[in-house]
Amino acid sequence: MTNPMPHEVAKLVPAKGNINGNTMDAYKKDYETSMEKNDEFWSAKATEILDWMSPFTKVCQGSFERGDIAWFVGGKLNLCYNAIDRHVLNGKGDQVGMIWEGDEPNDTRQITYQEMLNEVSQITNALKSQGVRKGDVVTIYMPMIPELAFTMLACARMGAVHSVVFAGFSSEALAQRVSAAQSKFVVTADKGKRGGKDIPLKKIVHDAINKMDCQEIVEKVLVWERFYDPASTEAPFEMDPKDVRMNPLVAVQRPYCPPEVMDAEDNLFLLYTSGSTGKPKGLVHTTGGYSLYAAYTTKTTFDINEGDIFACVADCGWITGHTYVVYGPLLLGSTTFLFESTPVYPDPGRYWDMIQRHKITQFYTAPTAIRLLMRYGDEIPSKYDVSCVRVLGTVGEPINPEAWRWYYEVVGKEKCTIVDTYWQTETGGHIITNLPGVTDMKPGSCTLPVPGIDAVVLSAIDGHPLTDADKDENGNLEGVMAIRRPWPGMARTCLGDHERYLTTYFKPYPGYYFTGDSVLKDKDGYHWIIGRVDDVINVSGHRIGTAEVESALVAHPAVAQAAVVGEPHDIKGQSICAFCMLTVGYDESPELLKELKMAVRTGVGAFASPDHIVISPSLPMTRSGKIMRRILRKIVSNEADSLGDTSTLADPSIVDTLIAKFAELK
Ligand code: 6R9
Repeated sequence: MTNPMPHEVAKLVPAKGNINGNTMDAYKKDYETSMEKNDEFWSAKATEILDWMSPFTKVCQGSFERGDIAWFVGGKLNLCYNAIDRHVLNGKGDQVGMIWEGDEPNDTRQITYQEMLNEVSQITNALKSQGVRKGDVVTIYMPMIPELAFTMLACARMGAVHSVVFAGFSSEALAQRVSAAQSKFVVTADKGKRGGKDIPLKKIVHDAINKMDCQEIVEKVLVWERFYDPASTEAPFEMDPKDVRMNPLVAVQRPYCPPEVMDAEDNLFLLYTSGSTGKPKGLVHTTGGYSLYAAYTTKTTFDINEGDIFACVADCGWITGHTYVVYGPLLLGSTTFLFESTPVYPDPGRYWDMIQRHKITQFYTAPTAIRLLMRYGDEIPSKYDVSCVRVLGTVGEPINPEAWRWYYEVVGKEKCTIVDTYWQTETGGHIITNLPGVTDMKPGSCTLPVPGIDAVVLSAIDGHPLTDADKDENGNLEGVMAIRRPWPGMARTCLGDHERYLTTYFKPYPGYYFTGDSVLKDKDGYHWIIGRVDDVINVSGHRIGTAEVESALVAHPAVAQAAVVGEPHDIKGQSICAFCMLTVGYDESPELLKELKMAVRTGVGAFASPDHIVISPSLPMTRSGKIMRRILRKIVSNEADSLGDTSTLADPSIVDTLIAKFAELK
């Protein structure tokens, strides 16, 4: 007898309360309307949620085949106006729009909507004074300080296209992105602070603009000072010829700047994301559709209401930071939270301490952070009063049921809704998630599609949409996750490479947007994301999702993080190799390895038992916390000499350790 999969044993956890009258019936009705009268549905939302300078004449046009989708055609609006000005005009000028907490817990700032309007206007005027024009790409490489969000908003205000590059990327990776976008302007800070350490951002920018063709492309580097002293006449960093000090320049600007009239389909921002192969893709989001989708999903998924304090602790360098730190909450006139530090600095109680001190009502993080904090034990969250929180969110990867349970029971004391939000850089906002007070939860399932999202499971073999006839004996469908019709938040192109956009997302399954994820849809219609299609392992004809094996491994107390890849195998096709990082207090031993194999045998099945287990001090993670299985796959395939780009790794040196450890096993 093998142990069942998470979806086979998952028990429904009833939706928490009936918050603000949200009900399953209302959701179902909304979803039906969105499918039957798609244009009317989105048109009504767009009019209700956004202020338009001129109305749109057509809701949606274009096709997936041509990739020429356009939303709210002819409509004019400004995102920054919608995120700031209108709240001030509506008498909310004195409301705190942003709470910032720096690396040190006592380093905080509260900024009202009025102050934001003035500061963002000044920054816009400063950008203009330096030659930035509507349509220019402005690369932003900054620490998580309010000026980062304000610079994004200033770009939106004047119609410049921001390209935020996560400040953990190397100079090489930054140069690649500046060059690909032909970005004439780079905005940075002299330094960042994380976990008590300085991060020399300006120096990294300096190195980057001396790489590739960046010297020819970049005209100005605009430098914020992390600790600005208005009395200082000299920059606290070494000035290069292209550098401009931002703080003194901004201080002398007029604190009002009229918002630019933008077309709904004008580019709003681009964001580079890694594909399964090749160089990063610059995905382009446009003004009207993205704004609507950001505001709409923030409101419904997190049940945001007057007086709420919404904290998403993602970095603005990723889509989660764009949509759920900056744009979504501000469009709703809520109070957003910007966090510069890490979950374990100065100690692993940081998140819960912040929730208690700032009275945070919605908190949003990633499974990797939850698993990390779990290692430190239940006592830590129990020390804080987090009863102000109603919704706890997770994003970025499938959450294993153990981490879900810990988040639900130990952090949320079974009183909060856990929203498991499935989406991608490409989708602009959530596409599949449960809703507070509406959807019964199942630990590990992102549940049901957001209204307006025509989610379809396609056969991985021939691409046909799976129907009841394809269900297995337990009522499950398994295939690839796709979407059948456009939605406002979808990315419109890859900058300078529309063909790549078509090839990646629309050619694999004609008529559908292809997510690249495999999924299981259970008898209740609940979605379980298994993982990227390229992460599925086939052992003796059994398709095994890495997430299932990893979930079994991390269920063992000794394992803090696990990553599983397929290893070429003469007889089985592929066998499984598991890389495990141990919990503090555990050491590698033959007994432990046996136990871990047993954990997989019992958790998933004997067929999924790893042939090899590599115990390692850490795993190759991107700085956003995603395990780079591509690298592990190369290591186990003895292709370590062709690892490809490792510049996005948090700690590139781990690769050599893993190669050596894997070689020992053979
Ligand atoms: C928002 C974000 C997208 C990929 C996506 C999927 C994985 C994200 C998930 C999830 C399971 C969830 N993913 N959320 N898998 N459950 N709730 O992370 O965007 O960085 O573009 O990554 O992340 O594999 O395809 P992005």
